[in-house]
Amino acid sequence: EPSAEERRFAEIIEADSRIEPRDWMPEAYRKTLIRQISQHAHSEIIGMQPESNWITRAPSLKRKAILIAKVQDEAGHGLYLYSAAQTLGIGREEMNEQLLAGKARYSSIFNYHTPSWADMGAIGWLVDGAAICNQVPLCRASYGPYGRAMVRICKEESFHQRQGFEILLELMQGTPAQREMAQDSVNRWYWPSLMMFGPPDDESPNSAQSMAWKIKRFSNDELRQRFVGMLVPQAEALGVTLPDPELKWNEEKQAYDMSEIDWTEFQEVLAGRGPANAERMRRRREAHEDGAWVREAAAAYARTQAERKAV
Ligand code: FAQ
Repeated sequence: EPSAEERRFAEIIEADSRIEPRDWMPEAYRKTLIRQISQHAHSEIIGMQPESNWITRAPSLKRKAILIAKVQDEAGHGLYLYSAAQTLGIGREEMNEQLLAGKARYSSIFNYHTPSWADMGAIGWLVDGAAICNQVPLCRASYGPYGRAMVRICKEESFHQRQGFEILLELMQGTPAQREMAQDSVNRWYWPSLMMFGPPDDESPNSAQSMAWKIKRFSNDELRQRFVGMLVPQAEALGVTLPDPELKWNEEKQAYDMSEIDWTEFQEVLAGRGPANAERMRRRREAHEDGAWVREAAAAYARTQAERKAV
């Protein structure tokens, strides 16, 4: 016999209404949300690194200003998401410790290097494109603070996606060397961007429960399919080739057929053995240590303010 609280929780989910921080919720629901939201926050923070690599070398003042703004947006997304996770009863320090200790995940995609300027285009087009595809349904996630954070984040992500598309478009209208650079970058980012959606449905241990709780609204494979469907006409407009010889519209399925994803690569990246995992973690630890004085100064300021108030 479910308790009154359990019934109330089930009714809210059933009615597609929202669970708020003060509502009762099952412990497993709270844990799943903390896991997903904190991983998402860490992804935004680690995700600043591949692009910050190009801030000092952006090809013009305009490109530099746009790139700085985009990377700052990512910091902001991380902060909204940490705040959303905090409403579930976990501290910011604890989440940060989990990340620095290598106990928390962040998206596989940020463990790849960015050797060319075109990578700024491919990240915007493919990585932010995948992020939007995955995150638009999360705007309706059953947990209020997460869904609301997603609304703001998705608005900014769509600007990010457009700016990436525009970088690639300009390169594709440039010299043969620029076109080659754009194509090479699409070749390198295409498969990793498909891996962002997570393992195939039959190997996704969290999906069924997260969908029953209306945190996730679509399965990993459904969103991956939707993403590929979005990319095909955009790739045509750009004049780039998507690096999958098997990619073909299947009239019967009303979906694209595609090659098998290299899940060994995905597992390797998740296990910490991707091209840039070690570098990303090293840089994050350094940045945390370099920021110690800011935390100390903020704490000292808060202390003196509190003392003054007390007087
Ligand atoms: N990388 O059972 P499932 C961005 C893990 S966008 C690493 O299917 P779930 C914007 C998964 O955690 C990127 N790990 O899991 C940006 C689980 O392990 P666990 C961030 C992955 O949670 C753009 C295990 O595999 N976006 O940052 C990945 O139901 C440009 C089994 O998987 C989000 O986090 C992966 N790709 O579904 C920023 C979106 N995939 O936790 C800067 C929110 C799976 O049991 C620059 N998250 N795993 O140890 C989600 O929608 C979901 O968590 C999924 C995974 C879909 C990622």
